[in-house]
Amino acid sequence: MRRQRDGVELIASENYISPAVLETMGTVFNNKYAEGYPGKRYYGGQEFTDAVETLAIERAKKLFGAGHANVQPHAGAPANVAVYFALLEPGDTVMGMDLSHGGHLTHGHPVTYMTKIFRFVRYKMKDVETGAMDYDEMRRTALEVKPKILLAGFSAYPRELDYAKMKAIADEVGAVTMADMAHIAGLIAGRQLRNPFDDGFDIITTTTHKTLRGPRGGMILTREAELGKKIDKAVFPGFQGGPIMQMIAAKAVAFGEALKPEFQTYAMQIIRNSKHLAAFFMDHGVKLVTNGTDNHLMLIDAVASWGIAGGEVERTLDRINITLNKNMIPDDQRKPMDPSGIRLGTPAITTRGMKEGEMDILGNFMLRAIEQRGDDAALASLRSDVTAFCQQFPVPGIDRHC
Ligand code: DSN
Repeated sequence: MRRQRDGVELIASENYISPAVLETMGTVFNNKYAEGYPGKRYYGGQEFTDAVETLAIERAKKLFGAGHANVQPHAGAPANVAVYFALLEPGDTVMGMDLSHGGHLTHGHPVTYMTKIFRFVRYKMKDVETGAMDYDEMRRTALEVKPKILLAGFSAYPRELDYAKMKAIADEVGAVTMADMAHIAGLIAGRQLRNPFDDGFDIITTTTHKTLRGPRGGMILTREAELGKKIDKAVFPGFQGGPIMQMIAAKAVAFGEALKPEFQTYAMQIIRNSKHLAAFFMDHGVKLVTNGTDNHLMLIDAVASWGIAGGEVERTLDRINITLNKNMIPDDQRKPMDPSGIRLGTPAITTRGMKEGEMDILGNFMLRAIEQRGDDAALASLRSDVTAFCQQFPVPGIDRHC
């Protein structure tokens, strides 16, 4: 608790949940087995589990305009795997974004077991200076490899994808469209980024604990209710066992919070803060991949900016209580555990109430630390300043008054 309160959390996929969500995660729903779905369970005694799961489902559908919601995936990776199992036969092809261009391990990275079962073809940005995608090239590849799933989504891409163009390509080759919006779910729920369902996407997968600010977990949504039946079968009994009911209850609470108008204000401020911090860095000569951001995160080329690897920046900032992660940059020549970049984002600090003015202060702390990284006394002094700065911004669930 002290670490979270006295430090600045800039990991783009992390957040602080509300006291209500936190409290719900620790309830006696933990004690109940509930294999199956509301009204169709294998064990008795489900009057309350049915009520909370139905509430979570209905709120999720409303939040994202979905025809069907499965709230049982334990996390984002199993949500993606369940979709593959629901729609593919062994050997079928999925097209997804390359990891070093912002995609995700579960979108077909060779280290994952899914690549032993299915064939993954990866696409990349056309222009890393702007983040523009090459949709003509994507179409040519799709016509050639005939994917069963065309997958949009990312964990380190600072721009928006053109879902309508991807849907048109998928329709031409008869592919199902799937968006993994784990990172941006809260920005879509908060009406700040485009909802892939509005462009006709078939499936959305997401985690619930990033910008959506809920408990650690996953979810699968479909636009048409009919497709949801296949998804449900794949999640249970196809892949998972008993649902984690206290987390599903906490998802219901978080979705209720995200349906409130103030969540839209929160989502708007995340992006304002992100754009402001990105502009601050660029004004100070820092090299951002795609030269800016449209969402909650930015990717910095540390080698180009400061002549040091991402890991050294991560370790330096850890010493002044600022946390972010080293990250690959597009077509990185370095290794994943020692990449050239860093990734940072504004969801958690925005939850603490920080705004554009605080972004300048944070940016200055970071640049000073990197510049003075060999000076222990300077870093110790900066660490005290960062702690004093942070303590002005209460953390939900830790500080009593929020
Ligand atoms: N670990 C998550 C992230 O930070 O993006 C997704 O895998």
